[in-house]
Amino acid sequence: MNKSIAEAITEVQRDGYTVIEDFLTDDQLRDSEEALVKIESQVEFGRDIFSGTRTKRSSNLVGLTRAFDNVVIDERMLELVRGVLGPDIQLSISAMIKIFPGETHQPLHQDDGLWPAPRPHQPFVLNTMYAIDDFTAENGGTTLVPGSHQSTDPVDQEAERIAVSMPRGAVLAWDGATWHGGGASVDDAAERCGLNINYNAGWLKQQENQFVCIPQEEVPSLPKQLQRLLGYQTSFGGILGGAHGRDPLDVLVERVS
Ligand SMILES: O=C(O)CCC(=O)C(=O)O
Repeated sequence: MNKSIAEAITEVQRDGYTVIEDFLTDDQLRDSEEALVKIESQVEFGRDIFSGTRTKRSSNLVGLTRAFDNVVIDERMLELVRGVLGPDIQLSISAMIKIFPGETHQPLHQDDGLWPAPRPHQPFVLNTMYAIDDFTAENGGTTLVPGSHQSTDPVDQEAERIAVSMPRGAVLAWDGATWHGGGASVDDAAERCGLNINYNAGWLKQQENQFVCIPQEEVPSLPKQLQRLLGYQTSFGGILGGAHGRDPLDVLVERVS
């Protein structure tokens, strides 16, 4: 890695984003590619400017394959997420976003805009994009507006964006308030595949309903950390998220075994 997690946390807080190189191992990249080939073959291009008519997406990766479990629960990333959001965190979405030649800029947006909280507010969304291919300014590398996480203005589509260039295996992490969007691809040869794993505060509704997306009978065999991140957890001394006064994971395991 080219920086410590503490440095990455400082960058997210100051600039709204950070890029950490050499995050994924060769094995993780190989496993990801193998799983994504199959997943990609089952999805079509998007149908509108936001989804991208030259972009293929799949949501619910954790419900589809076990290939990304070790990425979702990577302790270094969870340290970063907790460093920005606080100790109580959960998985919000797990997705593939693959941009093909000819794609145009996705409109700038804020991922934390899904939750109608007045700005400024504390950070409650921390998103990541793992580079399965090199990300460049030409092939659709994610674009963003540095420092925009501190703005209380509506997103300005004319704001000056930078394109994040990062080598395969790197990860971009950003505060959900940061104005950003997929980049345009003017590279005729290169596709850009990203693994988009988003987290939010444990007290928020998850973007994707993890309780439905992952069959409950599969939950007991998942890594403990993943079970917790899916939402089978409590906070505030067991009061928030409990199940009839009990740990929801204990209740679920009893029910499905
Ligand atoms: O693909 C990217 O680089 C960003 C995509 C994005 O921000 C989104 O679809 O919400």
